[in-house]
Amino acid sequence: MTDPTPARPSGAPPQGPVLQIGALHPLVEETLASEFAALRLPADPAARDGFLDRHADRVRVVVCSGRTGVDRDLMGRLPRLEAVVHFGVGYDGTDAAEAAARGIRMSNTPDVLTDAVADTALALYLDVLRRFSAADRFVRRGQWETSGNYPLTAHASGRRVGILGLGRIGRAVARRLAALDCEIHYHNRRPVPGVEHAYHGSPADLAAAVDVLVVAVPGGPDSTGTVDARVLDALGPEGYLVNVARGSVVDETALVTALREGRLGGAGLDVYAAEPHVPAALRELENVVLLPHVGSATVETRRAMAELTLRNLRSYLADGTLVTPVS
Ligand code: 8YV
Repeated sequence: MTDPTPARPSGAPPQGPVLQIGALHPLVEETLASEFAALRLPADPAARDGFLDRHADRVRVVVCSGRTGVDRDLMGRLPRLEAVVHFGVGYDGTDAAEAAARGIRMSNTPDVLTDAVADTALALYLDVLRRFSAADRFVRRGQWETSGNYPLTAHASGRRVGILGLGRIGRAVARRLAALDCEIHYHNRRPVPGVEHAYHGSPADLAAAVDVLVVAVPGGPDSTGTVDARVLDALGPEGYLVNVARGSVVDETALVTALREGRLGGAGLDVYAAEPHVPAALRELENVVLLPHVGSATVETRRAMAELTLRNLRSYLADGTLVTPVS
């Protein structure tokens, strides 16, 4: 198998100690190659073993998307790994417990993507209630001319909305929905000091109290399957789910069943259990809005994420500190 890391000209600095895993923003990729002579893990799993045999003991820092991450097996193959610099606010692709046990530091890219992801949640909220994407398809298919007016939809302003995970993104979603005169409820492990929105002690209690549930909780082992059949049933046939967090937070099989059986009013999704796979059953439903994980995907936001990723890397290699460590 070929090694995708290009040979260095003689006299150039040795490759490493930085390892890139997966495709990243062009600014990050270019800088990793030009400034850090970074190694790159082969995409082909069959080529990885030989690559790691040759290079693993030089790697001190991994740079990767938070979705790709460094799992327990790979961590075990990198004996000198000190830090994982994630491109993205989520880092559920990395085994955080194993990293903590090994004293491996981690950074992510918070704040810079909050507005873009909250904008996406608002768009999904409006779209799934008012069915704008479905109405757009109706016009494109020529159905306005043949079938008359589009059916009436659910009202979006002034609704009761539950935010599951009132962190940076959850709060930004709440601010946007406040402009629509929505009544905001939330669930976190604990009430957030100084927040006046109605607190509910469990995801099911929150779902029972609202018309729309917006999922904004971090992915990972603590949140896997949190939105299960019970939570979906608490939302009910007139209720809607919006997910801009991680597909793993929602039991996707239970979601598909609830939607098919009319036990849930609709869903606006940016994230899925096994991306880029989107279950065929979801694609067939008109009361579901499907986005291809574009929450942070604006030119400006991705550039800011790239710059913050590089600031973390430079800082770590200069003096062992991270600008935005995962606490
Ligand atoms: C990106 C994200 O899609 O930040 C996150 O956690 O999911 C998104 O911003 C992703 O990290 C880029 O690979």
